[in-house]
Amino acid sequence: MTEDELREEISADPELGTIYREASIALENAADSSAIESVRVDFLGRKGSLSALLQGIKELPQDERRRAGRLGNYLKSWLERSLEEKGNKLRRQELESTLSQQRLDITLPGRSMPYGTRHLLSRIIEEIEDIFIGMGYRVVEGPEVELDYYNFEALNTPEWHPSKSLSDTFYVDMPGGEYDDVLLRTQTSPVQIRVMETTPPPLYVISPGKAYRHDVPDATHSPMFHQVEGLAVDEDITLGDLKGTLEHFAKRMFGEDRSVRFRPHFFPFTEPSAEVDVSCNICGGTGCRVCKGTGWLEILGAGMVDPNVFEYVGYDPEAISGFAFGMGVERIALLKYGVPDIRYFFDNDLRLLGQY
Ligand code: 2NL
Repeated sequence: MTEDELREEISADPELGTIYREASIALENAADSSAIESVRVDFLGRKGSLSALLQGIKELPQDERRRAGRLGNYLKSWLERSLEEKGNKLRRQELESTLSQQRLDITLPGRSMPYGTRHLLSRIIEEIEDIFIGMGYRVVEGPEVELDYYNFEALNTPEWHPSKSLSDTFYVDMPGGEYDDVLLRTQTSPVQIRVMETTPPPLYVISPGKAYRHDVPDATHSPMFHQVEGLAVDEDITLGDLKGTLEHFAKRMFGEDRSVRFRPHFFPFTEPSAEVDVSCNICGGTGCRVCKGTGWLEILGAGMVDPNVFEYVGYDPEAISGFAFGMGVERIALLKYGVPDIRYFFDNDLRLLGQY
């Protein structure tokens, strides 16, 4: 039988025909999606008229049952299809009218706030601090505007030393012009001189912070930069302690697989002095552009504290000894992360800073 023939038979049947006509009118009149739902309940619900009729088919004599089953089931599937189609149409219309009437669409995702990150240099400083805190050191801080005495004199730097010249150090003009010995610290060691002045040994400190030098900015120089200095003073501190400490630091910072070497050097405040290198991981020690073909990267300077420095702060150089070291934070960051130019750290371009 075709669908048209089925529908004709249903219309002609007194019971099915009534339900068919009632359902058609109810569907026609349903104006919103909840009306569609009531039509479904009225006809197809547990107590719906069509459900009741289909239940009754079981009771019919066998020769009528086949025909009634076929027509009843067709009517049921026709009604289900019609409810689905009209329901979809009405729900779409309702959503469209809600969206056009209500300005606030709470289903839209919220606007995301851009996350900030800590500055790479701050994170490197914290990493350095953590390594030394793990070896029993404490962190000390002090003024960026210093006196010549703490920045140079107490560090055994002679009056004639080139680092004291106007072309190397920023001097601060004081009102009235009475003082000519106020400057921006060129390293953070004056903090450690101040700590030694007020604290008896033993002493294990590191001093992170800003330092200033009268340099023209380029890929490796900035007039303001960051330093971490360290100082250990105790009975019987040896060069072996210095080497072990800095080797541990270098491996924690750059990787356990890296080698460390000490090269003789000179600083006014330490004797003997050394510069410390780690093996280049860019070329694996065979020589490249960054290590300039040497296979080694310089990371810091260090040495045994000069007895003259201990005299300045009132420590007895016969009773104690110590080592000290200093490193440039930007330099560590350039090497560790392969940043090609120190100026990127201060340009505040979030496309760069956001990567770390
Ligand atoms: C470098 C070298 C160094 C120190 C800093 C220091 C501090 C005191 C006494 C003795 Cl209180 N020395 N500091 C020692 C050796 C090297 O820094 O190349 N810094 C970037």
